[in-house]
Amino acid sequence: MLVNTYNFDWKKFLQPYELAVEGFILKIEGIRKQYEIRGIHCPIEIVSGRVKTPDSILDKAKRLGVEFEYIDEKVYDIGGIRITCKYIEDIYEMAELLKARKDIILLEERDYIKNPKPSGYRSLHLICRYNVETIYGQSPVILEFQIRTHAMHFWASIEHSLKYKYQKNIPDDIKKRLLAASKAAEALDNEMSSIHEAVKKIDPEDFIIENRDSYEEEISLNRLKKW
Ligand code: 0O2
Repeated sequence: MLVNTYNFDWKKFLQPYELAVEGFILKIEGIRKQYEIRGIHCPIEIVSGRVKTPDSILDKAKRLGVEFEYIDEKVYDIGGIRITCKYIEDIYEMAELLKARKDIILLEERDYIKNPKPSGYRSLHLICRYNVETIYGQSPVILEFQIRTHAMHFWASIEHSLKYKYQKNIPDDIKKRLLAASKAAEALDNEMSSIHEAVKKIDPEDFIIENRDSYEEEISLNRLKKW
């Protein structure tokens, strides 16, 4: 429970979230590396993260009707980690890898792939508790892992920017078209999974054929990217 003082120290409050998010980006990159050196298909394409700003935390708390004292317990996505995958089956493989970890405890799973939101939003959310090691001992934080395909991400990022553009009041005709676009993204994801299945019948080990020199290091801003 937080103490609501006039000059609440946001920097101190948010630092464990920053440590947790940065730490998980590294941990997930480490998982990717393990697949890469074994030359097998990796469920992770891109990993990124962000910590919400104080204004955005307060906005969300207001929207959810959460008292200031409970924002650390009830606003689940102050610290967010996003994993983008190629195929829907990769999302569930990634979720199993996270659920099997001993450093996080799963609090809630929200499957917006099996049950998309009315807007058309699709993604798998895992809400987890994680203990950050600080100089004062362990500090528990809640993290939200958003796992999605490229198609889900493409849709969500455009819909998100339209929400800002229209100050959360997207016109009805645009909403309808976004819903139709979400269904098109779902059809694309399903077709890509079906192609993946067909290829796996020929190559059950799902080996990756590297199209670049294995000593070539990819330099990409994705590795440092924030949402
Ligand atoms: P931001 O700016 O991305 O951080 P709710 O169902 O909304 O009452 P809650 O607690 O918001 O409950 O959780 P939920 O729905 O599981 O979603 C948390 C986050 O998922 C959102 O955070 C978004 O990042 C993403 N999300 C959920 N629904 C949608 C949607 O319809 N469109 C898009 N583009 N993203 C969505 P924030 O804080 O809302 O936004």
